Amino acid sequence: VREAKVSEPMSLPNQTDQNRWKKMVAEEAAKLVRSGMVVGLGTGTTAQFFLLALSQRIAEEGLRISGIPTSEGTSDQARRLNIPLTTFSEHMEVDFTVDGADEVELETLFLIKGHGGALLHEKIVASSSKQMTVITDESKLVNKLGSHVTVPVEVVSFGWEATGKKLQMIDAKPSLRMGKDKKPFVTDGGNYILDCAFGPMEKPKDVAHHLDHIVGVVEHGLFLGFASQVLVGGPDGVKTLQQTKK
Ligand code: A5P
Repeated sequence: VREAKVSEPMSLPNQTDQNRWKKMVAEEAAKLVRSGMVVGLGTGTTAQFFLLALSQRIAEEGLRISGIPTSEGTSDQARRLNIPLTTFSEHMEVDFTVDGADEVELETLFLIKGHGGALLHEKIVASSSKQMTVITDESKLVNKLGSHVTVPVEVVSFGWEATGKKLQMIDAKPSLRMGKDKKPFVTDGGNYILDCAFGPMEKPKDVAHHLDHIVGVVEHGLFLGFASQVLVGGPDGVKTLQQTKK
């Protein structure tokens, strides 16, 4: 695991532009959905635009799909939008998942996810999907994962301090995520999140391997080899990045 380095400053688009880009990619992704599909429904602000676009196709074109939501928030939004839902007890395989990301590594399409706190369910859905399309805007593209954001690590609340110590030993610089109520943030699975400041990673697979073997870690936000393609919104419209290697 590398020493954390100070990352170069990110030039942030203004929020109106960013929302326009998110809406644009979400609408493109919704066009890729076909009748009969089981669709993994992501979490986050970009995924919310996708749910909206999908619900419009359902209402206007009679598109028939079943959605598997990746969080309680997404499940609530889907119900409000009359998107039919299903569960893994009915469908163990997902045809097509659409989700956002916190960072996308350009060369590999490796991702950091989980800043919305839904990484465990997101990874279960992504890993059960034949295809995963990530929808994002160009502010999330990086040359090395960890350049701008921390890696969320979901841990069992029991003994989280001990798990945090093990994370410190691999130089993860963990900090406990707090909720708006100033209490530890609790995930849909009832766990805590330790946000780990690895800094830009030369070898994210090695970091993932370390995290996979720490007792108390439930899952982490390194999504390596999951994205089939990434739709990127920006001032020049939507660009598609295809996965070429894992
Ligand atoms: C949720 O846990 C995350 O993985 C989101 O997919 C990620 O944070 C992207 O969110 P936005 O679309 O809100 O940027």
